[in-house]
Amino acid sequence: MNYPEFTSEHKSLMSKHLSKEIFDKLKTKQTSNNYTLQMAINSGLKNPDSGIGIYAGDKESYELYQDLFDPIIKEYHNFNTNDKHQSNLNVNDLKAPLLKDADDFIISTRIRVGRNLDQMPLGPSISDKQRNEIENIVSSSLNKLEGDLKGKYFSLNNLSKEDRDSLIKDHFLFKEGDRFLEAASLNNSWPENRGIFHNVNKTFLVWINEEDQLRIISMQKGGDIKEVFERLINAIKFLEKSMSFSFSSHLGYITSCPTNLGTAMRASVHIKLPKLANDMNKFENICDKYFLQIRGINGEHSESEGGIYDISNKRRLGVSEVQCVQDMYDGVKALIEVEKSL
Ligand code: ADP
Ligand code: CIR
Repeated sequence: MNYPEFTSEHKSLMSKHLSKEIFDKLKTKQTSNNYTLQMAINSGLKNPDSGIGIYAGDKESYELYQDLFDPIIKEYHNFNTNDKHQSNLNVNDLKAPLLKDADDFIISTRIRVGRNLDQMPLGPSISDKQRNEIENIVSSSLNKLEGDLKGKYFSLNNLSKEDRDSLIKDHFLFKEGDRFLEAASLNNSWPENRGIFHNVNKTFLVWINEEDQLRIISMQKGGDIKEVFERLINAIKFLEKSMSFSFSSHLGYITSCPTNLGTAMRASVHIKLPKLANDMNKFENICDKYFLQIRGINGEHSESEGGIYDISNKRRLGVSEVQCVQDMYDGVKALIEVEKSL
């Protein structure tokens, strides 16, 4: 492969940081799972409008292609090569009393983390057989849950089109992977060995073999952020008894997209802010101050509807899980106060 011809259309951090010198140094390497630089950058090359444009095929990718990943990780997370990541899943460290009037504004709260199995390559370089093994390991562990978290695993193949569509519309299930995931090989053999576990009330869900091997999700109506966090932690602790997740003291939980490294956590609310929506400048300034990201109502790359936004923590690496949720709580509190004053 020759050095790619980047044009002004290429917006990604990958295209910004992949110099000819780094390319020449890395172009003939491959990880023990045969993951090459070309595979890692394919999504950004095929999709010039990518924001990041690179995916890891395994934990080793982050080391072998460090000359490219590190400046991307530094720019996205403000995190340096020698920094350490620390996890904190102690719910008692979170200061999140129920917000006054929360339920007038917050429609629902959702916290998810991404996880990948320690002994497996990541999604972009996994084989069909390994994807099948992961589905078996994770679903059989989840099927042993009791109490509030008890539920059932549904493989996509066993769900009718109507059931799939209604789970997507109600924000419980992932959509079929987009062109970014397609070019990263994350849609290979779709929809085989993908699926969703959920408890009866759909307050605890696990996606299997989407962008990451597990997306562990706690969600419910209203704004009790602490309750949602606590349920998530209980579920993570249960799963950790029967499987070990890929983790490094430098990068935290290892995920296929470098934006999710660290806590791999996105803590969000769907919140009604019609007045602030009329002053996007003010809205964005508050979000920047509290390290928040604004998404549309149907997740990444979607639009707002009726003044309802998806507001979540932006920081994930170099800050603990408790801090991610705290960022979201503090920022949402500030947004509600401003909305009330308008
Ligand atoms: P992820 O959060 O896993 O990175 P997305 O941004 O695509 O991925 O969101 C996945 C789904 O979760 C979407 O349907 C989105 O609308 C839904 N979602 C996100 N936050 C909330 C929330 N607070 N309440 C209800 N649904 C939510
Ligand atoms: C991009 O580079 O724009 C896409 N690969 C998406 C990056 C955002 N991260 C993500 O969805 N995990």
